[in-house]
Amino acid sequence: MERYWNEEIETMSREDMKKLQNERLVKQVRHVYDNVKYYRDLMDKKGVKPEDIKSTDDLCKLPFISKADLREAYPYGLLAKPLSECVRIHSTSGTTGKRVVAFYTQHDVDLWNDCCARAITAAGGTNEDVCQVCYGYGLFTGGAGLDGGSHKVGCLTLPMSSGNTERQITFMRDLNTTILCCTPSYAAYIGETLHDMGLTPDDIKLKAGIFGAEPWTEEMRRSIEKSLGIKAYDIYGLTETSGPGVAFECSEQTGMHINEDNFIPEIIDPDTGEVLPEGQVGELVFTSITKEAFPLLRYRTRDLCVLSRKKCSCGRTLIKMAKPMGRSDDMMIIRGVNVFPSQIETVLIEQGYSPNYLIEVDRVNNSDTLDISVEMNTDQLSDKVKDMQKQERDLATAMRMMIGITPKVHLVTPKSIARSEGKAVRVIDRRKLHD
Ligand code: DLL
Repeated sequence: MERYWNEEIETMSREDMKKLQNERLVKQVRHVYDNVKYYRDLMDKKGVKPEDIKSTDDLCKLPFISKADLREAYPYGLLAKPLSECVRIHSTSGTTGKRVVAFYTQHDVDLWNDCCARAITAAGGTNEDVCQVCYGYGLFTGGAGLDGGSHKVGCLTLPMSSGNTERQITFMRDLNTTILCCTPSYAAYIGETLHDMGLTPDDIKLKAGIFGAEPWTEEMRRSIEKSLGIKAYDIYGLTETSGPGVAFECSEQTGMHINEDNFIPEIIDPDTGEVLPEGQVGELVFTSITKEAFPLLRYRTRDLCVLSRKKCSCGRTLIKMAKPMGRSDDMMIIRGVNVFPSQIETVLIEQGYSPNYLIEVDRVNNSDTLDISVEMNTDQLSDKVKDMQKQERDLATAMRMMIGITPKVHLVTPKSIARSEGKAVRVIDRRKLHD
């Protein structure tokens, strides 16, 4: 039987949800306009006043806000509550440019924990479970978010953070962990280490995993489910909207339910900003209608995905988002063709290779090059050069069928590609270095 953390909200009728969203949106726009000069200026510039926003149908009147705005307003420019009422910050990794700092009041932390509790419950978690949190703790939201959710549900929480993989497995065995929370690439690594230690899924008690923070394919899901003997659930979120738990997967495993009582989603055309109808792929935009300290209106996530209101067998009525197919800025344009790393991963796993790979893009003599290093499993190793070359050619052909261009494939020895304990780095685009 499907369990809910907040049945009333999670199964609410469309009309009631819209009513709740309308009320919260009107209040939120007023709060933001009155307390954040940066927004007031943006809204004034667009000629829109708080009283023009009466329902979610008026959302499109509001200006968008983007990562560039967050950087410009760093650190306090978008704060909507006095610092004395804030109890926490989290921050993005800031690999490209200035960090983004998000602030939380206690009310914000409670709501966020609640969203994560919904995700854990949807994955079958109860107070009988032992939940091992191997997302990074610290400024990253993964550790704190799932930790808070796990406490709410009443699971015995193991705040492991990431790394020291053999120790993770030892704890998992000694304390009978039933739910694992980490990035999908780290879950794959944990599965691999389990097997390297001479163990099988029968030696552990895991039943579910809650994996997110990076794109992962259905093929990767199946591979992790097999190596750990679990059901793997997706979870989505971003620092700017609080962290994990904006959306979570249920038993149907066909996309993630968005916590619409807190976040209103829209899909827009990333080039024109025009709102697209349900079912079309575009950039995901969120308006947070309950956050106090750092409430973003129409925040452009740069994540590409599709929304769906198709009836879900779990009984939840919350709108669903498909697995994001990557960020608009993850998409590589190689010789004029759009290529997503996820397409490459799909082919690799379908062809029986491991999800350990590195994509390198460069420009030589004004022409783009695409090199993909792929790790072999031990049973794919051959001491005949001819066999290896054939395997590389076959894989390159399978890639061409998927992405439309032929990469140069390099099969490399097992364990030669660095493993990830957090978000995996799978693409090196050297063209950017030359530009
Ligand atoms: O990654 C929050 C999080 C932690 C989500 C733990 C889930 C689990 P950021 O570091 O700010 O926050 O990165 C947010 O990661 O815009 C997406 O591009 C990507 N992302 C997050 N979850 C998923 C997912 C956390 N399930 C950015 N599938 C987002 C694909 C995801 N991409």
